[in-house]
Amino acid sequence: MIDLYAAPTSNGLRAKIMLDETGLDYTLHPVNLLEGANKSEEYLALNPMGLIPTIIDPDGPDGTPMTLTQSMTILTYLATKTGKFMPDHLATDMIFWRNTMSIATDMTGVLMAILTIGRMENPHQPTVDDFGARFNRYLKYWNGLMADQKYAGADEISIADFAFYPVVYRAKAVVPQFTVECPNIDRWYEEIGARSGVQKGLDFSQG
Ligand SMILES: N[C@@H](CCC(=O)N[C@@H](CS)C(=O)NCC(=O)O)C(=O)O
Repeated sequence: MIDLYAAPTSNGLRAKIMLDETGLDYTLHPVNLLEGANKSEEYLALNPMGLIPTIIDPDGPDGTPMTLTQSMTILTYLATKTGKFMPDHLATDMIFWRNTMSIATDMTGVLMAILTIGRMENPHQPTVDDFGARFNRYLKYWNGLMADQKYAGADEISIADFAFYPVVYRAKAVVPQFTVECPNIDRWYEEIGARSGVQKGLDFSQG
């Protein structure tokens, strides 16, 4: 049984959604970031960067246990383990990886900056607006792509959709003003959000 250490942030939700979508058995260990549980000695032994998510798979490659951090690595690992959500033609498609890595690096990083600054006592509004405009620009890039394709990785659902969904989910919940004018994203968001695995993934009382 896999152990998942996570909080309901975009990176944490990404890993939980993937576990729920693949149907693997796992135990959820919520990590309370506000209380600094990610900086405890016990947690740092799993993830020295003090970041969530982390998984421990007792049945890793070659049957040996595997502790894994970095949400995109976790998604790729689980896709490889189960043979789900990363068809061969996408695994070798550099356009797919370029776009998927932009979600994980550009979009998630910018959203984290917006949310972190927004939580400060006196947030510097021009900085928030600058990052917000960047976020909206990235989202509009995706909106353009989604005009011609059903899913983030073209015509098949893949890890890219599960990487992307929590970013849009968190942005819509906290800074909806930076998600406007993206009707193709809204159409995709509705479809992905209706999946039972995604709904379970978002629910931190289950897992
Ligand atoms: N690149 C990492 C980023 C992980 C990350 O930044 N996680 C955040 C939550 S979304 C975290 O643990 N923050 C706690 C902190 O910075 O103290 C990944 O994809 O897993």
